[in-house]
Amino acid sequence: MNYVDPLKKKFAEKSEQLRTELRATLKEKGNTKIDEVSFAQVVGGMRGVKSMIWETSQLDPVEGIRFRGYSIPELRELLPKRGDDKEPLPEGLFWLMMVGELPTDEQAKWLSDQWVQRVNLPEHIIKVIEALPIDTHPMTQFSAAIMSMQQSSVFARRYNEGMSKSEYWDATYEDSMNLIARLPRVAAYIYRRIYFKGEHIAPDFSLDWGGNFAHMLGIKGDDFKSLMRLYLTIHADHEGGNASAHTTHLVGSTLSDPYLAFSAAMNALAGPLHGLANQEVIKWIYKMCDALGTSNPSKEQIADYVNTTLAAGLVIPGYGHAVLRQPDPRFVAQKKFAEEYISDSDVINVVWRVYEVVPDILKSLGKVKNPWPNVDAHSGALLVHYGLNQFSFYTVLFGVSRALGVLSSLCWSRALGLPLERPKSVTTEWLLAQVKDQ
Ligand code: CMX
Repeated sequence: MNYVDPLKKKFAEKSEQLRTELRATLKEKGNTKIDEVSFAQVVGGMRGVKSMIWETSQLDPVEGIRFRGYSIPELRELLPKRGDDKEPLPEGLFWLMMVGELPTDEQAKWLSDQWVQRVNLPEHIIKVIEALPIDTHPMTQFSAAIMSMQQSSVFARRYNEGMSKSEYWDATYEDSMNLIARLPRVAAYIYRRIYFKGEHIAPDFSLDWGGNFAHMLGIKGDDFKSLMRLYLTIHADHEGGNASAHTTHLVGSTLSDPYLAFSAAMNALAGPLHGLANQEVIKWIYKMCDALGTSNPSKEQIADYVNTTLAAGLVIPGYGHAVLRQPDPRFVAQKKFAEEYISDSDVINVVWRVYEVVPDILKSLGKVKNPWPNVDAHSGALLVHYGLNQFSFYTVLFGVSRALGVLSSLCWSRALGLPLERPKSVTTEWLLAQVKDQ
């Protein structure tokens, strides 16, 4: 097939190679054991069970995330940037995740332009958003808006027309590109609708994807644009087992189109143990400051408040992780950003002081496997610093970024011909019987 689209052309070549290798190995060595599953893993949310393919990133418990082999500090260095900006363009990360090669500046610029060309929002999406009560959580508005775009799905239309299996990835790619192009506009629309009486800001198509998003939100200044580029890069992917990624994969495996799969993923991201933790962290910090009557609490005061939170049977939001066993490199990248760009901020100082206090307390509980901060522990304080202080919107920002990883992975799942996902469940009675005499 002769593709004009350079990303699609490269993807077609790479995925064909891998698909051929995977198919041949499956035929020859399909029964080879890869892993074993313990009783604890079955009860405990399948932690560590190796059971799905995810090309775009890999998570090491100690080292943290690598996107196609590159760590976050490496990507901050190596991905294309806009002009003199020090932060990477998320466009570059998407290219990297899709084809496993760092893009040139021209290739990243090509993606920025592509997403401008694909940004057109169907009229009815606005009506769908406007029909929801204004106090509907922004994530619900976001998910509903994404669902409503399903009507324009290329995959769904071509499937109905009898598309061959070999074309599934192509239609998935078209939907993914259109959806990614539109998400910042949808998200900014929801933001301005809820918090600024519907005073919307027209896009500036001379800007890149993240810069234009920052512009449409209405937060001024180049530093905020830089933050958005970094934010949208580091939140994009965290291998396949996390709830939003896995949801995309699971729903997509039924051949639901990317709109349906991604909307479902956003419903998973909206849970407080996952993406909603970014709003919970900042709410918790302000609640603590209110309770203590200071915006500058001491370590001792923070320790007391942490103990009160735990005693109430609550978790400390922004701490812990299902896989990580060290401070999250995404937390570290945001801390570095704050150190480089922001001279003094009360709320950021509190986040850093919480970081000095919480790990020891969580360790002392003896049950928390990872006492360190995750990505959500820092993001809110940076956003507050730049004036984005509508906490309930934070998970939408996470969602816009997450589209890059999970949709590029969905393209891979379709290209590799991965089947309907259908693991085996067991009853508790059966499970208990397996270990009874051991
Ligand atoms: N505060 C208090 N207790 C915590 C804790 C925290 N931050 N993190 C874990 N624990 C507790 C668990 O609730 C569990 O307690 P029980 O045995 O009484 O149920 C125990 O420690 C063991 O949990 P774990 O194996 O260490 O952690 P899990 O893999 O089960 O859960 C996570 C991981 C992220 C859900 C958990 O650490 C948590 O609830 N953290 C706070 C919420 C949060 O920050 N989520 C965001 C994660 C990143 C993201 O997806 O965006």
